[in-house]
Amino acid sequence: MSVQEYLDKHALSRKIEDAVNAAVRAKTPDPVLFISNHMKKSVPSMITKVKARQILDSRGIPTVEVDLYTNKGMFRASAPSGASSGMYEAIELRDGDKGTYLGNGVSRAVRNVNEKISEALIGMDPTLQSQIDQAMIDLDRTEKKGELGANAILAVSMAACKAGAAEKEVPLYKHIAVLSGNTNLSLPIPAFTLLSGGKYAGNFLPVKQIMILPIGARQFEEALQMGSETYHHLKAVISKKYGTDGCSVGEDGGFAPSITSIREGLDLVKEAIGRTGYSEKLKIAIDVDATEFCIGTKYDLDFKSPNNSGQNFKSGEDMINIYKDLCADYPIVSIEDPFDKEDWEHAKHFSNLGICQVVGDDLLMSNTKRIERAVQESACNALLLKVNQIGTVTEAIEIVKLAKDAHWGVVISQRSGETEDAFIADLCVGLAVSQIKAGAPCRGERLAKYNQLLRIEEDLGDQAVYVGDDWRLS
Ligand code: 2PG
Ligand code: MG
Repeated sequence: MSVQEYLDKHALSRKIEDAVNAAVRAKTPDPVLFISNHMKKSVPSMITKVKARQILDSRGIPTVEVDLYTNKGMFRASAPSGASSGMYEAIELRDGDKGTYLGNGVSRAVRNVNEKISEALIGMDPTLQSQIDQAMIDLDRTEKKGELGANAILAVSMAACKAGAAEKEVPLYKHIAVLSGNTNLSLPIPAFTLLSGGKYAGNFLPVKQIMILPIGARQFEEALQMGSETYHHLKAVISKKYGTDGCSVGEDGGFAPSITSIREGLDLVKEAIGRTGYSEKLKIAIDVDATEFCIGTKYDLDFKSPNNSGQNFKSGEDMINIYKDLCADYPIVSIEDPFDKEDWEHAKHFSNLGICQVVGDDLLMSNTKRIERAVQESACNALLLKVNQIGTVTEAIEIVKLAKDAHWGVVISQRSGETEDAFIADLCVGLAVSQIKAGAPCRGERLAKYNQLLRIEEDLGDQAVYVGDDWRLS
């Protein structure tokens, strides 16, 4: 098409005249800027290019990054990746070629974006998130996104969401709120990892994370301050007891001293909390990640110990009693994956005791069918949502709704392999999800999320609501 034909087709002469008239009417001090902004609004809203590349995540393992272009600019997103992966979650496509990145390369997923997804999405309106996500699901044609890779699909989905927000000229969290039909924005309570164990660290602590929840803070900013101060007090406590080498950290930034039991870890955290003076304002949460040490129907709390006799296995009932005692002795308000992912019976029994929030991570795997079953059987009362286990923004919005309809709590979670992408921070606020788990208040890829929440709180100003005491309601 010639330039003249293009001008005629898009009625550009009239649009330019309108822009000039609008500038005159507005008595603008800078007509050129005014006219160019006015003209930008008449540019058609569409995806013009989608380009993926392989980058490394916080563990040094490849992941997919996507640059999605529209007439408004370039929008970037990257897929996180976790250690636990199960048969019910969306499939992360890896090359499997042992000679390159030990089989962890994602060049196939990258190619799928550059050759297949990009072709399907070019020309689409970036504000139409569900249509974009559906186009990728249709292109993939498998139940678990195994053809194109959930890592490829998710990175594009998040980049498109950012582009949609830019198109509407609103912050990402507001765009997500509109997409989900949510009108109450809120700042989540952060679950800060203080101690790392389980498969996150080389110590003998059986559970994966011991976290603190600053429920008594008045704003998110204060919550972050409480988390940071407690983290640094804990560093001093550990350093005194175990030496400075006890202050090395696990995958998500929690300290990993050579402790052997949950109580030893909880005592350290309790001492650190005592030093802050915040005591009542800070509660404790644990991710037990019990699937990791379930052997048959028993649980081996000594599974990491070199002196493990193999005789000290606990039954599901024993574990329930252990949790009861821990909740009585420490300010524990939330326990994630207290049992193996297939141990529905004990999960049900424990959850029905109503002692604390019971979060389903491996139990649910962010899988709709498993969430529906858990709601029906009351096997837990909170969802841990990992966006890459489901694979698109639209489906993430849907399962959060499912959990909220069941009056569950919702925790939007990091993965152990993270990037500097802060998408989940905006997702939490936009969906008014009341809990975020993004690791320690330390290390760049974790702070990317917490720092973004600071910015959102500032942006919301007087309208900002920190969930505080209402942290269990989503
Ligand atoms: C978890 C997650 C996040 P991963 O178990 O809650 O911390 O771990 O990403 O390693 O599966
Ligand atoms: Mg977990």
